[in-house]
Parts: sequence; structure tokens; C-alpha cells
Amino acid sequence: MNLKVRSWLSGVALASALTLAACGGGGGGGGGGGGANLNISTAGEGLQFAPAALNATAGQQVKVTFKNGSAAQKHNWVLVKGGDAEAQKVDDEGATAGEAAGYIPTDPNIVSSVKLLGGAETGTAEFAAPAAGTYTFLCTFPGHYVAGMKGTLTVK
Ligand SMILES: [Cu+2]
Repeated sequence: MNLKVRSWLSGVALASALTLAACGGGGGGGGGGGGANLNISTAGEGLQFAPAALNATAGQQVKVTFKNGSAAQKHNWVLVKGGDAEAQKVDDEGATAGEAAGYIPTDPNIVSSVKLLGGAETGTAEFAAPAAGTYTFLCTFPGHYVAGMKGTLTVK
């Protein structure tokens, strides 16, 4: 192998290593094989997520950045495997867990969560997107889920 080829190959290896490092850090956006950066907030002071629908690809590294758009309300973001029945159960357990736990209980259906945020705070959650299907996310601060603070993550 001559020197030119060898130097080109080490350049390729370096570029691959840098790409892997970037992926590991959760960088990059969009779908495909890369990671997904999903941004979500609230509808101002309203007890609603905006947007209420998120998308990801199974196995993809997902970073959710949740900005509490309210100045007055505390909110969290809890992703649950299942629909309304599972979300309601997690919401009930969250109320029991209490504010010290950020109203986030231990439940096998919880995929990931962003901790309880005060007004205008931002938090993140990083996880590998689960198997294809529909998942419910909700805020478990008492009274918020029943008021409609929920949404859907669709994994394809
Ligand atoms: Cu809330």
C-alpha cells in the first residue's frame, strides 16, 4: 500500500470516528438513520402541549427538549407506552408520588421523562425510540392531564 492511499484511509477512519462522536452526543436533526431533536413547549399558559404530535423512527436516538412556555405553571413531560388507560394510571401514580418526585412515579410503561419544570424552564430527555407504535405523552402535574395536557408520539 503506498503512502497516499494509507493517508487517505486514515482520513476516512478519522471522519467516521468524528461522525460517531457527533451521533453519540445527540447532535444532528431530522429523521432517517440519524438522531432526532424534538422540540416541544406549551401553548403559552394553557394546559396543552405544542405541538401535541411528535414523530420518531424505531431505534433512533431521540432528544426531546421541553420548554415550559408558562410563567406560572409547573409542567413535566412523561412518555408512556400505551394509550389513555396507561396514561391515566401513570397520572394517578404521579399524584401519589408527590412533588418531591416531580410527580413522576416508577411505572414499567414509562419510556422516558423530562423532570418537573418551573415557569419558563427547559429540560431534556434522551432515549432510544421504542418499537413502532403509538405512545402517549402527558404532564402528570395534578389536574393537567385531565385538563387535556397530553399528546402522541408516533414511532414508525
Ligand atoms: Cu402540566
